[in-house]
Amino acid sequence: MAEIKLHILKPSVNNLTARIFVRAAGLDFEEVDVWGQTQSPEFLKANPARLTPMLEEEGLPRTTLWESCAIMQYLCNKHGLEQLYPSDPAQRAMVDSAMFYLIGTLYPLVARATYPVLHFPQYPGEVGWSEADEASKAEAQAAAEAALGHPLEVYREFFMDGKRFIGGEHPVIADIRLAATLEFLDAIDYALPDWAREYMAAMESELGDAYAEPAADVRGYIASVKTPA
Ligand SMILES: N[C@@H](CCC(=O)N[C@@H](CS)C(=O)NCC(=O)O)C(=O)O
Repeated sequence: MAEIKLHILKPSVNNLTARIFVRAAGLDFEEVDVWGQTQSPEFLKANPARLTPMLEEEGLPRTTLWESCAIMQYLCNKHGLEQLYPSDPAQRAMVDSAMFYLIGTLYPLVARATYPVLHFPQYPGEVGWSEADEASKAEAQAAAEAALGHPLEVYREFFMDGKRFIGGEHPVIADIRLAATLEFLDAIDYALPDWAREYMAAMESELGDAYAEPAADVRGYIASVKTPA
């Protein structure tokens, strides 16, 4: 039995992040596809947040851990994965900042812009979740899409700062989180700037199958929702 069990949903980029990571890090893992099971009593007992990816590992105080970035941070700390998560406090702070900025700022925009096309439920309080008419929902979706340009530019200008990756010559976990997230933008044929296209290609070339194999699940899902029935 593998040391690490990762409970996943294949079409999700939050899950894609952790799936790329365990492969890129060369960890001993197994994946459990929990599609349709996240509301089950067993899953809720293990994970009251009902969220994937979920790591299951004996060493954890409650055996389970969710939040893609926390999973990557924990496994890097545990296995001393210096290249993916540098221990120098200043270097690490930049990686953490890039990930928090993604979860708190970029991802909500990506979700509002893409979830309607992906047929994913939106969050309570969002226009897309409400009883608002279709025109208002489309307006909210368009506003989110229009707002994506600014945080993207922040990644280019501040976090990359002329480097190939946020991590410099090699990707760090913030790069895995960013590249996985940008995969969803294909659902809306978002016109990614050239630098971002080159960045995505560099990530895939650097990580090889560790990236391409799980990304194929997300890409396949996007292709399926874009294909007219
Ligand atoms: N911030 C979290 C987001 C996790 C999340 O929203 N997971 C969704 C899939 S994208 C989920 O598991 N939802 C439960 C379900 O769809 O049943 C992370 O990065 O892990």
